[in-house]
Amino acid sequence: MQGKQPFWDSYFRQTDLNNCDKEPIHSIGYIQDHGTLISCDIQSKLIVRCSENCHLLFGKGPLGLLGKPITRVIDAQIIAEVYNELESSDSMFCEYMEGNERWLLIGHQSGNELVLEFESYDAKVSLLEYQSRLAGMLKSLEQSKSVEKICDKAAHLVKKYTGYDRVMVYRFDEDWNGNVIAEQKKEGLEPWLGLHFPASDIPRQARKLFQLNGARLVRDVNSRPVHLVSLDSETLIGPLDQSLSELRSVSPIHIEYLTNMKVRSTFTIAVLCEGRLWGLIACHHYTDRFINYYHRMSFKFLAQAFAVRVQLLEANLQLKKAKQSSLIRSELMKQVIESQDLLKGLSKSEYTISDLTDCKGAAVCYNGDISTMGDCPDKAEIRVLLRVISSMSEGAEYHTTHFVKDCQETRDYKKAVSGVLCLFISKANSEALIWFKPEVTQAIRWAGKPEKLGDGMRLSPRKSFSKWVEIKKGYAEPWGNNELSAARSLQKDILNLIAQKYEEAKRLNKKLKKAYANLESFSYSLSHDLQAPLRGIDGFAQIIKEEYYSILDDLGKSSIQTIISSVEKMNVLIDDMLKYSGISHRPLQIIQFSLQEAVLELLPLLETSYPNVTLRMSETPILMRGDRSIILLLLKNLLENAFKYSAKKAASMVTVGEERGSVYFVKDNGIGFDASYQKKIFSPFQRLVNEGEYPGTGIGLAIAKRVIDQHGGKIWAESTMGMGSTFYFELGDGLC
Ligand code: BLA
Repeated sequence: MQGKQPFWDSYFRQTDLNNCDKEPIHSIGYIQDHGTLISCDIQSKLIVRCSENCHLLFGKGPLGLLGKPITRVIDAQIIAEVYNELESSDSMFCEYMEGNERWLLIGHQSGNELVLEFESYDAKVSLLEYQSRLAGMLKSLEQSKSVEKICDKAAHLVKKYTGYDRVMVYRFDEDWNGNVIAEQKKEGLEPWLGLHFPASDIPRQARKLFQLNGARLVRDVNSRPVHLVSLDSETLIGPLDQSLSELRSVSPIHIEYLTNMKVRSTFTIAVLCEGRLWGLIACHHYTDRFINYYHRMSFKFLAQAFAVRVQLLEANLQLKKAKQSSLIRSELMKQVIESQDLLKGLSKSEYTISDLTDCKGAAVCYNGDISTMGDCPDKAEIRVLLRVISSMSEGAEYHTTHFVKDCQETRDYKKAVSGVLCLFISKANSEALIWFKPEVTQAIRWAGKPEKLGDGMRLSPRKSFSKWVEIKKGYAEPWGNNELSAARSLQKDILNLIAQKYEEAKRLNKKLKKAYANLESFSYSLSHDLQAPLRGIDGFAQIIKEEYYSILDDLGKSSIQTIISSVEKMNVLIDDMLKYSGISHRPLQIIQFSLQEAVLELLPLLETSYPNVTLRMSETPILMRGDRSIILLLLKNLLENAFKYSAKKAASMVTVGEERGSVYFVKDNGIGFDASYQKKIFSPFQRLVNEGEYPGTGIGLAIAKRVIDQHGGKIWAESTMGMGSTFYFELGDGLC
């Protein structure tokens, strides 16, 4: 048989605050002394392990039991029943009589062992009574209408029916720190309601055991743990996994913790919501206390009903909030659609985005503009803030409760910017929805200092439970899940709307382009088709003029003259129209050529019409790249304009040249035009002058613009009335 180990010494020395979440509490090798444990091999049914106090129940010590068939000490029929029940369940229990003494047998399987634990059972309260008490408790939980109320109720019921000195409902946060949210206590005890406890007080493996077991009784921290002994072959069968054990002894660290609290006995029940530990119902007693298995089971059951009810109440609350925010969201979108203005719809109408969260201020940044609501930084600060957030966050969302700390900004964002929730609409354009929460100074009452208190290597649980208040500065209230999901849904709605508008614009654009192309080919063919009848009219008018002129009276003569000059004008117009439409009808042929040579090619035409205008060009060749034949058209129109509108000046002069690299210009000192027409002049049929004085079709500059558009370039004009105009143009790469 394996010898007994000095429990407190070797075990305790191995564990300290740095590794206490690795302490193997599930295989501690001891049980509490209010019961006895015996186990046998599942197959052979030979006893392989028992607690040192087994003689209390079986009249024999470990030496008399180990290696013997289990049926030698427990009735074979009971053993058969245990085997039978464990086939369909993880654990079982039944009453067990030994002489006149009544025990409860609780059985489960651990590894290859059938583990039987025996607790004494006084049976003062009948099973039926436990059940009717439980039914009453469940009914009264049902009536609680809020999470706070149901927690108070649960603490009250557990205190009433267990008789513990203090009963607390203890809730975990997402980091496993805990907070006492309800408490019932014996008069005279100091209140612990509202106290926070750090996560390290209940290490991970202890929480895991709660998830498995649901409840845990520590009868008396002063009692002496009872060692589990096995045959010499323990090294072969290994330590017993006591995860499902009711009698498992308590970690010495936790014993020290409870002793520091002056608590002698505890009963702790897990509250599990969807398999996750939501919290605990923790009962403390200042003398030793035992409640039997039936009783413990009823409270486990009560905690389950409590958890379901809490979940339901919390879900209802969430649902209510979600409904409310979905209503606000749809109003916001309605406002955006009705006003056709995102900024106005989200920030300057009846509802604003600040209604969607519990913020104190908000901002909408869109299309280069910023609109703010409530308590928030000014617009310039928001621009900086957006840049900082954009560089810090990877995705389209960023949120924090301590902005200044997060981004290590030294700027004074005042107290308004502790909590920031930012959802981008377009990160590239710094378009976003932002909500702000101010700093709230929080006082967290930790029960004892949370930092590691140690003496040398071994750090011990709190020596002092005197309250210690931690002041947390620079933090805002956290962003709740409902706030985050409401904001995310709004972001999604807006992105959808923008995408929809974009698609719509694309569709309309396509339609417009098609209509434009149709119109163009229509006017092209119309212009083309008009040429033949026009030729006919001209022909007949010429015949009349040549053959019958002498017999016409004055009206006839002037009429024929009008017909001929109108046809001439019409021909010019048609010619221009055909050129205008024709520009986009063939692909560009890009070559390099000299500007001066191109101008000289056009000059003879102009010189004949405007002999008194001087043309000036630099000697150094100016090279340009583009489709030469249509650039000739562009130059012809710009030069024709320049010559036409300067011809009447005394020393009229037209200059052609290049500026700043690739900006070409045609400059004249003619009549000029009003600056307000700068853009309009490039549209077809725009005439700023008297037709009689300066004849023309009004298409020349539209042709010039079209040539430039075909090249993906730019054309613009500068002018002073009476002083002359300069037309500038740049040529793109011809890929547009
Ligand atoms: C276990 N610590 C626990 C448990 C609780 C607490 C509820 C589980 C109870 C049980 O197993 O019986 C803590 N109890 C609390 C708190 C309240 C309460 C916070 O009533 C507040 C109202 N404990 C420490 C430190 C360590 C530690 C520093 O404080 C580790 C070095 C360990 N706690 C520890 C261990 C257990 C534990 C190991 C498991 C005990 C066991 O199951 O044997």
